Amino acid sequence: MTLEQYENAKARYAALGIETEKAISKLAAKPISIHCWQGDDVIGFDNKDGGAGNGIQATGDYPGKARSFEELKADFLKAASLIPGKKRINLHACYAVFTNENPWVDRDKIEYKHFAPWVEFAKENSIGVDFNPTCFSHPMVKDGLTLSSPDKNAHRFWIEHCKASRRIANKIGEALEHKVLHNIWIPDGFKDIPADRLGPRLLLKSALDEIFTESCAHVIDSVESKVFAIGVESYTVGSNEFYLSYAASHPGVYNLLDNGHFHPMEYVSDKIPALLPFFDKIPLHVTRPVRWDSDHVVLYDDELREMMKEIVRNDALDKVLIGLDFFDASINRIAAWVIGTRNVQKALLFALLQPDARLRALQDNGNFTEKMMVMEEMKTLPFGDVWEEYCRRQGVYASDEDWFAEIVKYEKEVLLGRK
Ligand code: RNT
Ligand code: ZN
Repeated sequence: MTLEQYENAKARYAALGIETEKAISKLAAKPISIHCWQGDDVIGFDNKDGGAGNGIQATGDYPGKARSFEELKADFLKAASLIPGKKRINLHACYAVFTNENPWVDRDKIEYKHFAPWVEFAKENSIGVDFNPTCFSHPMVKDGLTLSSPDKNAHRFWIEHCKASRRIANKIGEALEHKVLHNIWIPDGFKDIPADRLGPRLLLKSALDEIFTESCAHVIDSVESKVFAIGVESYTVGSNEFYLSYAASHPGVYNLLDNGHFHPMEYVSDKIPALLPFFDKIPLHVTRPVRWDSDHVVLYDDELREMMKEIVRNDALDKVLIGLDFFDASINRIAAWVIGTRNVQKALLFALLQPDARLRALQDNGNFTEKMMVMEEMKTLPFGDVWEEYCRRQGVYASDEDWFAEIVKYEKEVLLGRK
């Protein structure tokens, strides 16, 4: 029955010149970098008393968050088992694994050995790894500043942290024989009107220059801008103009686009093709801003589909590195992972099933009426049947009801036991 539905869908798409088989194999080959921090509300393992804060926050108190390396791994694997396709895990430096043999060290002193257990985990489960320095939730965040701090000790501490983090990323890449995205995001900014807007940026620039001097063959470097945050309403040091200019003038450093980090009327779907003529890589943080950078779980909405369309229609599947960045502590965290990741994949599949050549020709010929008609028609083609067939081939539940039942069971058996 279901196979019949797929065959029917395949024929419907074929009539428009679209090959569902091709779309399915392209989707299967595209890795999605899944952020580990959805599993524990961005707390990490290195500051148990502090938790998230000082630049970042997750809201909600749903029971069962992961409290240790073991729990986070188990939860991640549960989510991964319900998500089709290639996966990577995106780690933050605050997820260093400290043991009796490798006891706690501060962030400027972390080494590869603190992440070797994650590499084992990645190898065992055939997943890739990406990495980030953690420049927040730490007492060395001085007056809200890290890499742009005028406090010499703080400035130095965060530079050393980023250098250590980049070295770790490089070794992870060496061990896994792939390139690791190393993305720098800092919370630096001011609540109220600055007396000096240039000074912090010059400090940030000199910090970045030092951080990037060491050559790291297994690293892809990126910097992530932001417009504002709670408590940082008036000024953000690492603004889009700052980082875009930095990336444009420093080959090998890329500008990461987080779609929660712009004004609500700005769209990352439009920024991707604006950067493509200039950069051979565009790392993304896919999230869902609700009024601001709220990091809600990614839904299958218009802007997500537009972003994925820009990647596919511009032949940029190898150039755009898709990573996720949301953290909702008010719902089951594993379900959040599964829903958000599957939605990105669904949107990607939707994009892979568009009649791009025809639509482009219609635009070029000024045939905007027909273009609108076709775009609308595509929305109600039997897309869901292709998605379900893809899930079946990948050995994961096609129906959301089915994977959700697994999560309900895991919540009862595992999560609710965590106090
Ligand atoms: C914060 C940035 C940043 C973080 C993660 C945890 O606004 O989006 O990417 O969410 O690094
Ligand atoms: Zn982000």
